Amino acid sequence: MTDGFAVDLGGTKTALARIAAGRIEARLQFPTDRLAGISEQIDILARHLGQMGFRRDDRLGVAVSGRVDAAGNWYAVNSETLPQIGGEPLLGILRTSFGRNVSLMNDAAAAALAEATLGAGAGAGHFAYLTVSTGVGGGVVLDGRLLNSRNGLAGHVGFLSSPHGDACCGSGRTGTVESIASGRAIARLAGTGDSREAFASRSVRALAAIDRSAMAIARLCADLNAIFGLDRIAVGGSVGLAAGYLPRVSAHLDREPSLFRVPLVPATLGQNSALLGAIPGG
Ligand code: BMX
Repeated sequence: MTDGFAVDLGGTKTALARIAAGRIEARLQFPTDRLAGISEQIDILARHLGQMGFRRDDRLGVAVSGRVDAAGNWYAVNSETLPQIGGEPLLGILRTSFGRNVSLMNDAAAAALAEATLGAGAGAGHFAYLTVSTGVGGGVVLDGRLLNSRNGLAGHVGFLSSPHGDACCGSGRTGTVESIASGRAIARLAGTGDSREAFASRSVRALAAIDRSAMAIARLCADLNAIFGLDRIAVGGSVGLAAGYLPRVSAHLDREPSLFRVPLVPATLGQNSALLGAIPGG
């Protein structure tokens, strides 16, 4: 794992790390200011990175929620998650601010790479990582190569259609997996402030919301297997790693025909997956 600094800018929280000898030697986390524009986001990162000892031209891997195209432009696919982000040239701005040694990629794709090489996906030829968190993100690693695309949309499995609902999605689609299974969707259906409260409340309504999420993710796993012929799927994210969630997904997946079932495991790098995968060549 390459030494340097990493940023994981998610829809709910932002984490920064100083990485040495492949290990996180310093880490900090704070709530993402989802209404901040890009220059404010950069200022926030600069302040915290400086406090961690970052110096211009140090290696810096940045993983962000959202779509990053081949030119390094940053878009929110779900505009509700990051309403101020719409195609800004983030990679160029980061390099102007922090030096040439900066790389930029989607957060779930970074997590998929880390889990495939260092974590739950090690040894799996055809591997997929799912994060169930503010949104539902994903990354597919086939025989060690991350599936990518010039438009940056590859891997955005949260925007596949699901039969478990027809709610509007911030992507402009309806009935997406994200609109049914994400932390925000669970909170909305459970009537709680966030998904953490839904897991804590144990009300009938909250349990139904969590179970519907697990059902939609189980169906997504079977669908992805039909496309990629998967050997293993790792699930991460605040919802994905919540106590009791993955067993619910597995129980629903067991109702699929055996051909479409996939071994499901928790992301072993936990909330650090994207940080550890953000620096290329790691
Ligand atoms: C959304 C999308 C993905 C992201 C996923 C998980 C936006 C802003 N984000 O599907 O790019 O990987 O959420 O993101 O459209 P998180 O914010 O839950 O980490």
